Amino acid sequence: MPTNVTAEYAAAELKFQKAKTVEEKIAALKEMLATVPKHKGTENLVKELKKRLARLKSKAEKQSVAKKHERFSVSKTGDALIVLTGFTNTGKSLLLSKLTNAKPRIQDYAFTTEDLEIGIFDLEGAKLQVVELPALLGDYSNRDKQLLSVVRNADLLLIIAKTLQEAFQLLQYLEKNNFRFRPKPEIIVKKTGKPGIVVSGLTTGLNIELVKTIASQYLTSGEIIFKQQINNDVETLKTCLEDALNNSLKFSKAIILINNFSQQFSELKHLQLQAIGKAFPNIKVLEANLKEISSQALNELKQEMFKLLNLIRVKVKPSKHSQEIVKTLHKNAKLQDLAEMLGKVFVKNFKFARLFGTNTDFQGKRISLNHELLDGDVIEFHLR
Ligand SMILES: Nc1nc2c(ncn2[C@@H]2O[C@H](COP(=O)(O)OP(=O)(O)OP(=O)(O)O)[C@@H](O)[C@H]2O)c(=O)[nH]1
Ligand SMILES: [Mg+2]
Repeated sequence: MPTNVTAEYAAAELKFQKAKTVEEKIAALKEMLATVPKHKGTENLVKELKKRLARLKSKAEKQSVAKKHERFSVSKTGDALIVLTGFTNTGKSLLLSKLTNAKPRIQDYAFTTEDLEIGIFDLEGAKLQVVELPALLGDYSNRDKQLLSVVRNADLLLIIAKTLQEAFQLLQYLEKNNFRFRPKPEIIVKKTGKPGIVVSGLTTGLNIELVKTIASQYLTSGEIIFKQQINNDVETLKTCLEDALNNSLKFSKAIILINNFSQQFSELKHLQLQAIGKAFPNIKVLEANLKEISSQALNELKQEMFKLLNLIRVKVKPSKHSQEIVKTLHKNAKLQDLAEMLGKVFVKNFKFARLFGTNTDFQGKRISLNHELLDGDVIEFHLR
């Protein structure tokens, strides 16, 4: 401490030394600046304090930006993440409370949900996490961008709208924000290390020059391999190539649920359904009155979501006399994947496994690690 300062300054400096957060440090520094005697002998000290304050303020600013981004981040738990999204007052919180253990606020005013609301439900052993996002504004704002970055992490979107028209509007907004609701085409790009674009694979009937011209919007060199036959009409080709080559696109699966409580879903229904079906053929559109939804309809919705997630549930007996546990895996998973999930020893000491359940011609059939698992399988491991 310089000898020519006041007791107030000394006290402020002590506060600064004890401060733990950036905010506390900033407050203490401001106090130091206010109490430091202003004369020639302290000029350098004042300069130094101002510099420190500026540095801390910029640090605080960065932290708050990071926090804002963090505000809407989800830590995934469970076997899959379903994101519940839509415009305001559509019944998202109501549905979340019916689907899961979450207890969000449900109110008739707009933007009741200000933060993420997180719930989880169990479907015959699979644990599915459902997150309700604060409502989208549909205005390309930063807030929407942050929300949409959570939507990008979802394994499945559950979009709630009050009318088909609103659903259509939301889907178009999501498309403008780089979401696509169709499978990504099987066209891959390999680096060649040489200039120029090469086209190979299933190219029968394709106008290769056109492919190269379209592709040159996205890359300057590389080999484009068509693993799938693509129709040669210009629009289809353009869309497929954009889907394959534009890395900022996100391919999502979605269910639209029209919450028909406002009864606005009437004469235009047929035409609108056709329009959505044409523009978004891969999206399933369901209708419900959420306040009165039956447990059977809720269960059907859960089953539908599970189906779209491409998951399977397998009951496992780690050994002949142990209790069954349920494991959730991706469709087409092999017994090897299950063994790895259970622990190294299940792969290293694997002797054989027995298959029970409805997917086998006889109960207790021996299977190897190469066996492809199906939903509902019951597996009993036998280790060395
Ligand atoms: N009668 C009726 N009211 C409903 C239905 N679904 C939602 N509501 C009401 O609509 C209002 C909004 O419901 P919420 O579940 O809070 O809607 P939200 O989409 O979560 O809205 P925000 O979080 O505010 O954006 C509440 O007053 C609900 O009780 C329904 O199917 N029938
Ligand atoms: Mg809500």
